Amino acid sequence: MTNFGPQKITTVEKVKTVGQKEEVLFHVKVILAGDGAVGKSSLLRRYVFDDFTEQHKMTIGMDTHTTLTRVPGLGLVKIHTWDLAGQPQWSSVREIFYLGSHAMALVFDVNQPETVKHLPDWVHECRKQVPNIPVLVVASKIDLPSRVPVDKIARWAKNNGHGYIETSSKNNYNVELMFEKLGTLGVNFVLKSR
Ligand SMILES: Nc1nc2c(ncn2[C@@H]2O[C@H](COP(=O)(O)OP(=O)(O)OP(=O)(O)O)[C@@H](O)[C@H]2O)c(=O)[nH]1
Ligand SMILES: [Mg+2]
Repeated sequence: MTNFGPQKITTVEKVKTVGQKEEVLFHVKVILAGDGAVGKSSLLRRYVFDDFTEQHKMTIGMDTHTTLTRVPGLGLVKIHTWDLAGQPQWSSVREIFYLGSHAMALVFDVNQPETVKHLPDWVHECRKQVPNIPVLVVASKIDLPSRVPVDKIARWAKNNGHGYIETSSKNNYNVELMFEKLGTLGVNFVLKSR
C-alpha cells in the first residue's frame, strides 16, 4: 500500500463517469503546486464540486480531496490530490507533503507574469523529495488577458520533459482533462517505480 504521508484534512469522494461496477486498480497522489493565488484551489474546487468563487481564501498549509476518476485506457483511478499553500511563508512545511507523490501539477497565472519566475524552483523543491516526479505545467485563468508569453512557457515545459495544458476554473475549461492527464502521469510513474 502506498504511503500517502501525513493525515488527510478533508476527504471528499466523487464518482466521475462511472458506469457499471468496476474495480479501482490504481491509487495516485497528486500535488498541486505554484505561487500564491495562481488558482490551485479553484482548479480542485471546480473538479470536485463543479463550483467557482471569485473570493481568494488562502490555503492554510495544505488541503486534500480524493476523487474517483475514469482515465482513458486505465479505467478507474483514485486520485488523492494535495493542494499546497503557495505563499512563501508555507515553504518550510511543504517538504513533507511531497513524500509519496506520483505527479505534480505546476500552476501559473497567465495574468500575473511574476508567477512564472518560480516554476523551476517548484520543480526543484518537489524533486528533492521525489526525484523524477512527472510534472504537468498548468496555465490557469486563460479567461483573463494573457500577460505571459505562454508559447515560451509551453516550449520550456516540452524541453524539460513536462506536460503542458491551458485551463480556466472560471469557465470550466480543460479542468477535467487536466486531472485525467495527472492520473495518467501518476499511474505511469507508479508502474515505473515498481
Ligand atoms: N478569472 C479567473 N479567476 C480565477 C480563476 N481561478 C482562480 N481565480 C481567482 O484567483 C484567486 C486565487 O484563487 P485560489 O484558487 O484561491 O488560488 P491558490 O493558488 O489556491 O492560492 P493559495 O492557496 O494562496 O496558494 C481567487 O480570487 C479566484 O477567484 C480562473 O480560472 N479565472
Ligand atoms: Mg489555495
